[in-house]
Amino acid sequence: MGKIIIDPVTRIEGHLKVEAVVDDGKVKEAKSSGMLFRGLELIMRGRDPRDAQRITQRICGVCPTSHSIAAALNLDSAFDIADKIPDNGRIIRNLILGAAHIADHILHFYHLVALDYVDVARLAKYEGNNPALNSIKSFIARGELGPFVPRYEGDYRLPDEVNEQAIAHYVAAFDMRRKGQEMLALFGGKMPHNMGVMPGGVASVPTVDNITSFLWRLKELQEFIDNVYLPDVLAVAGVYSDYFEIGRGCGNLLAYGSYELDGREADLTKRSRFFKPGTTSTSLKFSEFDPAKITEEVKHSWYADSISGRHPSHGDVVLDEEKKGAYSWLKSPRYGRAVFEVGPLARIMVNYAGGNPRVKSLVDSTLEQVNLKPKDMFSVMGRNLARALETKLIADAMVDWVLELKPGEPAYISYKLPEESTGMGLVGAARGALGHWIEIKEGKIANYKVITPSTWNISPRDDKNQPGPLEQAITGTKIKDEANPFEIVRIVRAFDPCLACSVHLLSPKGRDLGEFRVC
Ligand code: NFE
Repeated sequence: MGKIIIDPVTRIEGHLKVEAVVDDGKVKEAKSSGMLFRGLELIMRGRDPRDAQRITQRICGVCPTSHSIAAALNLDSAFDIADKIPDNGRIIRNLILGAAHIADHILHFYHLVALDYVDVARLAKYEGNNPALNSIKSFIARGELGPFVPRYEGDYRLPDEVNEQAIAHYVAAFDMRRKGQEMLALFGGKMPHNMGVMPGGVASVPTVDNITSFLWRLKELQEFIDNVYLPDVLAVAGVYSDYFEIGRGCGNLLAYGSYELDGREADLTKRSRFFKPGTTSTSLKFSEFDPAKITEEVKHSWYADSISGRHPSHGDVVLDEEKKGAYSWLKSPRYGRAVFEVGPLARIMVNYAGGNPRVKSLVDSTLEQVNLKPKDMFSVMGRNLARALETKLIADAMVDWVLELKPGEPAYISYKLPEESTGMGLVGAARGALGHWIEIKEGKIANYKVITPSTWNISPRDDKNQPGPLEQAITGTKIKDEANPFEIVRIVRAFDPCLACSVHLLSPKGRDLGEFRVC
């Protein structure tokens, strides 16, 4: 029996520690720990409610856009204007979120995940004339291999030609991410931390100029997604097809829904959304989503047991840094007290199970190409594939949305700040279901709660000792070589975790991060 400790896991956002107890070549038990404390919700208390919109974006540099949308939806509902947002405002919010998702998913596949499958060191033998590959070759010759090392060695199976092409696309993907962020900035002003999204709508207006500039970039991105990104994911999936059987996880999927198609329904659980909210499982039976079933449990987190099991609208942050049995700063969000995975896989399979025609036809046609079944999506490769399919669905839909904008019409509605109110903002962030909850008293924020996607996915054991989704996905995995546990990091990265989103401030006392093995 041996213990693998990976601390920190690199090529993700934030500080994640993974421990796996291996017995007879198989993971018997896994633990995932967020090693920084979240204090941001405490910073919010006593402030003007409109600050939520600006401050919560500072939770993260990768997904601030999702936080801006969740905060705006939260404030719309608290200010009683959720059914009055002008169509231009609703559509521009969708375009800003969609641009962020496209850039983020391309970042995930090429710059975080691909290096688990692509062997950059092999470029030392490259004989072709691609300038990007030759420049990487010259770095290798000088021994400058960062950011491609350190890494776990072995199991790089792509044929030379596919390997080289993937590295060339790794370089091209930087340009594509820039274009996505430029699209976001056309309506949001800047990235990160856009200034466009706000309660009441957006601060920008559609013009013929920004519509055409947006469309021009979107067309280029569509070409990249159709002709490069999806084919690359399928090429990697074909060579590593055993990863459709690894990392299956808890089998329960939850999606809040995202991209508002209807501006006149105040209740966002009833509102028509491009990706509908709901839950499903490996049986692919669809169930309606009920936000009242969400709780946060803390038995194994460094928080006081007195706050465990609460709905986020009544949640609190009370530290217990010395707690016995605790091993993470992340709480454990649960739905109906059961463990649920969130993310692109959840959005795609919830919509597949719920009969969303666009999703169903794209998933079925893609799975047919690789000779797989919907149940195979519950896996490492399924998560990577779901992200690529979602990118295509969003990019294609955005072409229609941008053409629905009406220059000359408003994109914002003014409102009156309430003295007392509550609100809820739920959105599908790049990494999954993101929720913001607010309570306003005497015109100020009395309580603000955020549950991010990675808090769901990377959560520790809960009050019933049920391991979190990542912990379940790692447990049972066969490890070929304990000195090179690449199976574990491939499982972790398929979730695209962001620990920065999940926990936010360093413990004032500091903590011993223990044993370091950087992968
Ligand atoms: Ni910091 Fe985030 C996203 C949010 S957390 S990246 O997407 O919300 O998983």
